[in-house]
Amino acid sequence: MPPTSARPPLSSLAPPSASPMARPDFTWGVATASYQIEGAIAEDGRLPSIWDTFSAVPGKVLNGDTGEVACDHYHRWESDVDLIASLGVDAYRLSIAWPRVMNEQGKPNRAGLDFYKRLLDRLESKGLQRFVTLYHWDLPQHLEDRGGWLNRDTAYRFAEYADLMSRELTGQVSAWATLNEPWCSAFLGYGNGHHAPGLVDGRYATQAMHHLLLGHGLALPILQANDPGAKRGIVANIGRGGTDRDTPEDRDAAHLFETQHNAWVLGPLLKGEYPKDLFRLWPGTEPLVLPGDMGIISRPIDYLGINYYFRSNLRSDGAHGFVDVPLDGVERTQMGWEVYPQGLQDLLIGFKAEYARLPPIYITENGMASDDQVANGTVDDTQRIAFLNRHFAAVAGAIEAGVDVRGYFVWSLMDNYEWSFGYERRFGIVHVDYATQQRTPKNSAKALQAFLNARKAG
Ligand code: IFM
Repeated sequence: MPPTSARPPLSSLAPPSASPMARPDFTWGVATASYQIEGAIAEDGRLPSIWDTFSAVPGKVLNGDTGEVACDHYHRWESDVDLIASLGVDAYRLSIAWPRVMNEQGKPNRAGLDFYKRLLDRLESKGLQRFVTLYHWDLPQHLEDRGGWLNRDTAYRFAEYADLMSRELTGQVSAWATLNEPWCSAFLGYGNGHHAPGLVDGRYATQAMHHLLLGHGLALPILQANDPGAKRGIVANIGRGGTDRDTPEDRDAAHLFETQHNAWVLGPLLKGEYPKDLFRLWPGTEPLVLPGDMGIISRPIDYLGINYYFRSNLRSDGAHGFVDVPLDGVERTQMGWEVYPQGLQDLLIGFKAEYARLPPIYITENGMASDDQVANGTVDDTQRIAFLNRHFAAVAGAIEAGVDVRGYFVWSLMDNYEWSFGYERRFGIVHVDYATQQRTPKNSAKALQAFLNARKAG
C-alpha cells in the first residue's frame, strides 16, 4: 500500500504513481462476456446455449432473469464501442458466443461471424487492443445434449471451434483466451449445480474440468498456426483462503480451499499434474486421464489471465474438508464477498514461488457489485472507487515483488447479467437502465477516464 499521503482522494482512481501500472506500456482495459451483454439469443441463426436452457428453469436464476435481451449489445455494439473508447482504455476484453458462430454440423454461421468481425474492426479503428475469449460458459445446447463437458468429444469440438474462429478472425485479435474460469464451468456447472447445466456430482466436476483443460490444450497449437501474431492464454479465477483459527486443522482447511480453487486449474496447466490434495478433499473423484493428456494440457501459453474478487474464511469441517465461516465486521460487496485486496497480492506472489513456468499475467477481471442508482444523472459509486484503488495498490505491490503483471481489466464495462443472480447485482462502471437501455457512466468510470487521459497526456 502507498503511504497515506500518496493515496488519491476518494473520488479519483489511479495506481500508485511510481508503479509500472502508470507507464504507457501497461495495458488498461474493461471486460464483458457474450451471454451477459449481447441479448438477441435467437437472431441471425444463433443456436440455443446451456444458459438459455438453464435460465428458463424456474428457481435457477434470481427473479427468473434470462439473457434474452441483456444489454442489447448485439444491436448497440457501435455506440458501446464508442463508449469503451471514450473511457481512454487501451483494450477491451470480450467473448464470442460459440452457438452464434457455428452450426450443429460444425459449419460457420456467417451472420454470427460477421457480427464479431464488425465489432473487432470497429475496436481496432479506435486503437483498442482486442482480448477475445472463446468460451465464457455459453456452450451450445446440442453439445450438452451429447454430454457436454462430461463427454471427451466436446474437447475436440472446442478445438474445431477454435480452428474456425482463428482462421476467420486472424489478424483481428490481440490476445486469445481459450477458456474463462474453467473452475466455474466445472464446479458450479457440474459439481454443485449453481450454473448451467446444473448437474451435481463431484466426479462430474473433475471429469468436466479435465475435458475443459484438454480442449484448451488442443486449441493452443491451432491458434498459433492460424493466428501467429496473437497471444494465446487462458483465464483462471483465483480465491484467497484464510482462517481465523490458528490450528493445524484450520490452516489445512484454508490450504484445501486454495487447492480446490487455484491449484486444481493451475497445477495441470503449469505443472502438468492435478494436485494430490484435491483428491484428499474429494476422495474417489480422480478423472479419467488418457496417456498424453497432461502434456497437451500443460503446453506453453503466452499469458495467464487472473480474475480475483474476494477472500473466504475457512475452518476444518472435522473430517477431510472445510467449511466457509464468514467473518463478522469486514467490508463486503453487494455479492456478500469480502473486500480483501491483500489476497490478490499474496496469491500473485505465491504463484511466482510455486510455479516455475508462470507466464506473464494479465488481471483479466477485478471489480465489485453494488446496488447503484442513478440520481440527477450521476451514479455515486464511492465504494467501487475505493475498491479499485486498493486493488491497484495490491497489483502494484505484486509487481514490486517481482511478479510480471502486464495489464488490468475492470469487471465490468457495464452492468450486465450476473448469471444465477440475474440483473440485480451491478458490476459495471457504467450503469444500465434495463427498461430503456440507457447507459450512464458511474463516477468510477469518470474517475478511470480522468486517470487514463492524464496518463496518455503525460
Ligand atoms: O460476472 C462474472 C464473470 O462472468 C466471470 N467472473 C466473475 C464475474 C463476477 O461474478
